[in-house]
Amino acid sequence: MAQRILSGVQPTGNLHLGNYLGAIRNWVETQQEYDNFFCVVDLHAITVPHDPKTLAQDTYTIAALYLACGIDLSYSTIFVQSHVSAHSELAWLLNCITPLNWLERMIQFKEKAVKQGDNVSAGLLDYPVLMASDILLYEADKVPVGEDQKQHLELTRNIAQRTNDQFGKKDQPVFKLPDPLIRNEGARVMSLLDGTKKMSKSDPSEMSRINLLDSPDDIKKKIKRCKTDPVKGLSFDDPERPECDNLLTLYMLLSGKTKKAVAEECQDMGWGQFKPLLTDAAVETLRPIQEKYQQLMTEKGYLDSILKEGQEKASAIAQQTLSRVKDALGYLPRF
Ligand code: AQP
Repeated sequence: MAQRILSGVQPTGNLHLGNYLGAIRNWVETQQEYDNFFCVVDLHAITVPHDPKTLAQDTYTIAALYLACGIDLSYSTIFVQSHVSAHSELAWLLNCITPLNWLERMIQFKEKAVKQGDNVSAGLLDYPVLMASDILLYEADKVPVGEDQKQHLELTRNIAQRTNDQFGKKDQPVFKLPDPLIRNEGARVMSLLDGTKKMSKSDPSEMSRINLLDSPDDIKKKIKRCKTDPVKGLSFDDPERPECDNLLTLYMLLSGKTKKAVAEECQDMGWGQFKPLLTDAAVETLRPIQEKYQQLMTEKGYLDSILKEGQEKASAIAQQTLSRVKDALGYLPRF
């Protein structure tokens, strides 16, 4: 039987090239080898302040983008996290098993908490426990994510192991331990304004990222104004030139060329010559995705039917795992 994959994206703001190259594109490339579950993680989306007027629409957007990027329903199931109540329920059970200090150590919590000051929610601290629930409910073998989620994956394994140690039987663990699937290239796409900071939806500057739905004009403008350096000749892997490495990597991934081919092509180039090449590669990669997306967004009935089917398939698996966990924890079975 094929190994199972689970991953997700939050319906918060517009997806950018980091989300695409670090996650979704990799899902598409390997989907034929696995039994895939991709969710729109709308419960995670409210761990930071959110707008109730846009949440449902943003959920459609992510589901449509999954399909537009090439997720194929013959290999993959797409569903909405909040439509499968087992996610919230397992998160509660795991909350009571997870030591608080494991969560306080999480880098994402520390970084996002600083931005919110006194308003930081308990949900933000709890984000990785909910993520562990997402993964463990489906007994995922592999979790394809960007580098920024590596620490949360390690935590998921620790929570699973602790549950197994406390409540599993020797030959009957409660949970299967998942492995991260993190690609070398594209795992950490950096900001266009600072090559040492990851490209991120929550960066206040729109100029820091290329969104999947940006117009060709916007893409051109953003690349024209992105941070570079005064050195002539472009090269990968120079720690003194993080922006150069990031932009060459983007060009490599978007053009489909090899690293060697890009290194040779760009070794004598200046930025003025390189930027139009990168712009064209980005525009041409995103054009078919945008066209498919626009068409799908006019077909809400079709999207609803996909999400309903996904909900049913995901719920059946999730409920089974949840029952097994509750049984291991000693709960009186439901009537
Ligand atoms: N810059 C990135 N490079 C590579 N992969 C990335 N991912 C996110 N940013 C990069 C990967 O995208 C997937 C979905 O992530 P998410 O929906 O949880 O979004 P996020 O991590 O909240 O996205 P941002 O832009 O990073 O948002 P903020 O600003 O809120 O932190 C994940 O697999 C993630 O690894």
